[in-house]
Amino acid sequence: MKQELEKLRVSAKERIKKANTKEEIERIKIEFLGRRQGKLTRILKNMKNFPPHKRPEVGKLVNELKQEIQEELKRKIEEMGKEVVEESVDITLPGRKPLLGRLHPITQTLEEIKRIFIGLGFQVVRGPEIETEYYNFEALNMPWHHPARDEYDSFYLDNGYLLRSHTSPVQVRVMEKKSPPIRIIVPGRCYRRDAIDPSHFPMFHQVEGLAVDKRITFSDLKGCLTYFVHQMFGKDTKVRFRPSFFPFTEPSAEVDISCVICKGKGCRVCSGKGWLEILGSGMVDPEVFKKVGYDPEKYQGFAFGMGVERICMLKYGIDDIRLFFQNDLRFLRQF
Ligand code: 2U9
Repeated sequence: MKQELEKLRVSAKERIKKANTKEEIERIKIEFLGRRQGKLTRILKNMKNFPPHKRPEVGKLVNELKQEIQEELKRKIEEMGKEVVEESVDITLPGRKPLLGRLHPITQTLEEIKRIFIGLGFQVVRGPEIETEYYNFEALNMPWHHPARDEYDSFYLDNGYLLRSHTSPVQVRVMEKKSPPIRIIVPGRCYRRDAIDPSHFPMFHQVEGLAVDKRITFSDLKGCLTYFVHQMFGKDTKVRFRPSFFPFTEPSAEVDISCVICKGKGCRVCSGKGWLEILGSGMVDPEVFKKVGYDPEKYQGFAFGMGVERICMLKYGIDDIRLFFQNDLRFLRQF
C-alpha cells in the first residue's frame, strides 16, 4: 500500500509541476481528490478491504497525501496567478494618453460669434443651402441685370436652383413668415464662383444678422457692431465705419478694425494702412422691405454680414484660408 501511495504522490506532483493552465489544475484535483472518483477518495472508500488493524495507518497515510497534494495545487495556482499578472500589466509603464478631439477653429469662432449676439438678444436661425434665384437675388434688390450679381455668382443646379452665395435668403424667408420685431443671426455655408487663393475659397461660412423694428437707427447698428468687435477682439480695438455700397442696404458701411498685429501703426498684414476690414453692414433697403410686404414707413432695420473664416484668420493671425479645409492635424491641433 505504501508503494502505491508513493506512486500516486510522485505522479500527482509531476502532473502539477507540468500543468500550465487553471483548467489542467482543476482536472488534476478531480482526478486525485474528486469526491466520487478521485484516486485517493477511492482508497478511503475501499477501507473495508484492509484488515481492521491496518485501517488507521492507511487512513492516516492517505489523508497526509491528500493534504500534500492540496497544498501543492494551491501553491501552483498562486504561482500561475502571479505570472499572469506579471505578463499582462507592466504597472511601471507610463499611461496611454487618450486622443482628445476638438472643435474645428471655424466652429470655435462661430460659437464665439453666436455667444456674443445671443447675449444681445438675437436668435440663431438656419436655412437651406440650395436656393432659388428669387431668394438669393431678386428679393435682395438684385434683378438679373444688376452688376452686383457678378460678385455673388454661384454654382447652378440643372433644375434652376443654385447654391446660395450668402445666407441673406434666410432673412427674407423669416420676414415673409413673421412680423417685426426681428432680431436674428444666420450662420451657415455659402458658395461663390471664386478662384482659390490665400483669401478665397468657393465654399465659406457666413454669419449675417438682421434687426427690424419701429425706429431702428444707424446708431443701433453702430452700437451693436462696436460691442461685437470689442467682445471678439478686445476693448482696445478701434472701430471705423466706412461708407460703402450693397444692393440690399442703404446707407451701407464697411466696418474696419485697428490692425490686430501692429495695433494701427501700419504693417505687412494691413498693407501699411493700420486698418483691417472685417464686416459689411447697412440699413435694410426699403425695396427689400417692400418685397416681403413690410411697410418701410413703419419699420426700419439694420443688417450685417461677415465671413467666419476671415474673422478667424484675423483673430489668430492665419494667413491662408486653405488651411481650414486641408485637414492637416499639425494646423488643427493648435486650436
Ligand atoms: C436682408 C437684408 C440685408 C446683409 C449684409 C453685408 C452687408 C456684407 C459681406 C461680408 C463679407 C459678405 O461674407 S462676405 O463676403 N456681407 O457686407 N451683408 S449687409 O444684408 C442683408 C441681408 C438680408 C434681408
